[in-house]
Amino acid sequence: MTLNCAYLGTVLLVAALGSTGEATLYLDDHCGETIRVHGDRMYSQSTKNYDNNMDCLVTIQAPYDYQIVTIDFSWVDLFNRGCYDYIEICDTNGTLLNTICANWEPRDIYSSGNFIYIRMVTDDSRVDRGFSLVFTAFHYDYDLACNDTYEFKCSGNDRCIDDSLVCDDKNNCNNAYDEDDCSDASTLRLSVVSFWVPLNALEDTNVEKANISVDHRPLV
Ligand SMILES: [Ca+2]
Ligand SMILES: [Ca+2]
Repeated sequence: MTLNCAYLGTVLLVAALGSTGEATLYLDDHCGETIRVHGDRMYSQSTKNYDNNMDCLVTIQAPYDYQIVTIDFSWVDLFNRGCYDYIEICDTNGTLLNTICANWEPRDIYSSGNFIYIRMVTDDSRVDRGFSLVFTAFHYDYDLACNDTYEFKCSGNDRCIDDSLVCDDKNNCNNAYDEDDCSDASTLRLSVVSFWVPLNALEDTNVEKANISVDHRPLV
């Protein structure tokens, strides 16, 4: 059994840096690419079942090099025959963290650095639903204090996650603290909102333009 994801040495040469901005993220839309976002949910594919003869590697990069990446599988459905269809999770340094086959018990997976790799391989027959997971870039408050201007501190485990991950219907704190009280009237949940006032509307003022940002952190 190999302990190293040796293929990374060649695949990384063709990897491209980017962020998706997509409503729904599918692994097989990004084979060979690097996805650099604070966190998101990812499905293996948009169709009901994954394809035969897949070999798809996607790199997840945390936006900052002091962050690590965690992967939390919601469900995994791979065709239950040996390990002919499988998912490999590789660490920043190329070490194999997990090989996931049918009947794998989901558990949290953590990178040691700011990259983690997800590779899905399937054989030439029999398919199933694939997977759904949530990945999150974060750092611990006790290593580097959470930045109050753009980060949210998860209660109970000292994770610092990006503000954009609060109340987005994905559990990024691992204990769902970022999704608590999101329907509460006392919680202000806005994305960063900007108000731009046309210059011709400001001729009688000393203000050239107004750009007002609203912090969307929950009110406590
Ligand atoms: Ca198969
Ligand atoms: Ca969230």
